[in-house]
Order: sequence, then structure tokens, then C-alpha cells
Amino acid sequence: VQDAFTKVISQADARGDYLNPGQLDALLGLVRDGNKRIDVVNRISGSASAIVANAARSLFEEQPQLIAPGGNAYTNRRAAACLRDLEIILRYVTYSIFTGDVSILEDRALNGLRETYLALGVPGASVAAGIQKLKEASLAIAGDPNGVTQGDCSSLLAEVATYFDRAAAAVG
Ligand code: PEB
Repeated sequence: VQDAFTKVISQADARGDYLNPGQLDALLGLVRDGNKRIDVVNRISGSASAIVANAARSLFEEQPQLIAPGGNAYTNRRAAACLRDLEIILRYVTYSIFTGDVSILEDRALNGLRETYLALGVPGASVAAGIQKLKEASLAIAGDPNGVTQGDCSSLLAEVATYFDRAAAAVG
């Protein structure tokens, strides 16, 4: 597991080189925009249960076969497992947003997940659709201009989107 700082450092170390001005500049930008990043993590974490519940509700509305008899999310136990899975993904995405690096999401949540779903008969494409719903809700909440200092968050929100897209691609 890496963060944006250790990643740059291990790359420099692999070359046996000092951090170059471009790398220092990129890391400086990360420090300068740190409050935006923390606000985004805070906002998504604070609304996590609503984000997850709405995503699942909307997924089951669009794909009612999932919760019909024979569906993979049929029975309360499996529907609960489904909500829990979306919650786990969202939690790891917030860790990646905080660290500015995809590796914690990759290593601790996505690694082997496709195979797990195959073995369980969980439809990966449906999970991916659920993750896209997590993404839409999270971006709307993170990018809400109300109640925060105004600034340009476009590159940060684009980065946030990549974590959800990576998770969806890992199972879809
Ligand atoms: C991954 N999900 C399930 C299991 C595991 C995971 C390991 C099996 C064990 C269990 O039931 O708890 N666990 C999960 C995860 C991590 C982890 C992401 C990362 C660290 O440790 N079924 C659907 C929907 C979808 C779904 C499309 C969007 O129809 C999910 C939700 N996951 C789902 C369901 C089960 C499951 C298990 C229904 C239960 C399957 C079963 O028991 O038959």
C-alpha cells in the first residue's frame, strides 16, 4: 500500500535519484490542495450510508431480477451482503482519495474480487452498475458548492471518478 508521497519516493529511490523539481512541484500541489481532499473524504464519509442505500435501491429498481426469487440478492441475507459490499467499496475509495493513490483500494478490496464473485455467482456487471451509482452520488456530494470555500475542484473530482471507475472495471 502506497500514498502519493511514498509512490514518488519509491520511484526516485528505484532510480537512485533525488526528487526532481517536477516531482516536488506535484507533491507541493497535493499539500496545497490538501483541504479540498479532506473535505471530499469528509463529505462522502458523512453521507456514506445514504449513498449506499440509494445506490442499492436504484440498482434493484433497474434490475429487479436481482431481488426476485433466484436472483443473487434474493433473501434479506444476500441483499444485506450486497449493501455491505457497496459500503466496503465506498470505504476503500475514500481511503484512496485521502492517500491520493489507488493502491489501498486495489490491494485490499479489488484484488481477487472478480474471482470471488465468479465463485459466488454474484453478477459482476450488476456490481459495476451499483458502483457507478456510488460514483454519481459521491461526485454530486463532493462537488456541491454550498457550505465550502469556493475553488477549482475539477482535477480532484476527476481523480475521485477514476477510483470508482477502477473498482467497476475490476468486477464488471
Ligand atoms: C466481497 N461478497 C460476498 C462475499 C465476499 C464478498 C467475500 C462472500 C462472503 C459473504 O457473504 O460475506 N468482502 C466483499 C468485499 C470485500 C470483502 C468487496 C473487500 C475487502 O472482504 N449480489 C447482487 C448484487 C451485488 C451482490 C449485484 C451490488 O446481486 C453482492 C451487490 N456479495 C453479494 C451477495 C453476496 C455477496 C458475498 C448477494 C452473498 C452471496 C451468497 O452468499 O450467495
